[in-house]
Parts: sequence; structure tokens; C-alpha cells
Amino acid sequence: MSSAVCPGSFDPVTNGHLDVIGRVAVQFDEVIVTVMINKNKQGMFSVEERLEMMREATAHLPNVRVDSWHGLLVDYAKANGAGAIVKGLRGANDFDYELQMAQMNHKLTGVDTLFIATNPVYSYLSSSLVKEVAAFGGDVADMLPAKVHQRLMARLEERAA
Ligand code: COD
Repeated sequence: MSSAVCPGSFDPVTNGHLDVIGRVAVQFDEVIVTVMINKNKQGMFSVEERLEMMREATAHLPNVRVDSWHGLLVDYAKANGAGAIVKGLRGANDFDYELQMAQMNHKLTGVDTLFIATNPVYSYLSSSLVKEVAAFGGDVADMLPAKVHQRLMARLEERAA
């Protein structure tokens, strides 16, 4: 059975992430979407919230499961029998950053990283930009699943109160 890991912060999941995950799910028997925990980085959403949002957003994809991990991604991939890590690439900046990680990950354990080109419809999308635009009152409703958008607006309201 072919299995791939799609890792990320997913703080929160965007339509760009979902486009990548959906396309990876067509190529592999099993896709593990892994919310990576970075204890040095305070997110807008807790890991539990990110997992819940990701599970809701991928519920229509039967071969996708959602998990979290703290530590080296390659250790997670090995422990879960995943043959590849799959990342989305939006442009040259992503590539420069991802290439180095891919090479390091391969050196550490032999696990390869495969890249999937962003859908041009979503190439401008990142979680951080969506949060910034929403915080300044911009409309991001069509950039996120509806429930994630609702949670983002609620979180911003809580913070403003
Ligand atoms: N279109 C296509 N792809 C997209 C889009 C989009 N609109 N938006 C994001 N993506 C891709 C990103 O390029 C990335 O591949 C993935 O989706 C997740 O994105 P984010 O922003 O949620 O996640 P990042 O970039 O913060 O995640 C970085 C990781 C957590 C994956 C990375 O730091 C990591 O692997 N950390 C684990 C610790 C480790 O093993 N470190 C050693 C590395 S050598």
C-alpha cells in the first residue's frame, strides 16, 4: 500500500492546502495529513483546533487521516510506514526553503519528498496572509472552508474584545 505524509502547520487549513491534499489523495492509497507541533511558535489556533478543522475539511476523502506530531518529520514518516513526504510549491521561495529540508530529510532517513505544483487559483494563499488580511477586515471567505472561516472570524472577535 502506498502511503504519503502531507505535513504543515495548518494554522488554519486553507483552500490551497485542501487542493494539494485532494490531489495527493488521488495518487496514494493513504495520505496522512500531519499537523506539526512547534512549541516555539504560538499559533492562532491550538493543535486540537487545527486537527478538528482539518478532520472536518477532509472528511469527504476516505483515504485521508489526520494526525499530529512533535519532533522530526522523518521519524514520523518512518514510524507510520510512509514512503514519501508530499509538499505543495507556490513559487521560488517555497522551493528554496523546501529543497533544503527535502535534502536533509533524505540524508537522515532516505525518505523522499515529492512536490506538487500549486493550483494557480490558490498560488497567492498562505495561512499567515489570510490571518493578516482578516485581522484588518479584508474578506477571506472564499479562501477557507466555511467552518474554518467562521472559526477565524470568531477568534478575531474574541481577541478584539
Ligand atoms: N498552494 C500549494 N501549497 C501550499 C499552499 C498553497 N496555496 N499553501 C501552503 N502550501 C504548502 C506549503 O508549501 C507546505 O508544503 C504545506 O502546504 C504546509 O503549509 P503550512 O504553511 O501550513 O506549513 P509550514 O510551511 O509552516 O510547515 C513547515 C513544516 C512544519 C512542514 C516544517 O517546518 C517541518 O517539516 N517541520 C518538522 C520538524 C522537522 O522535521 N524539522 C527538520 C526539517 S529538515
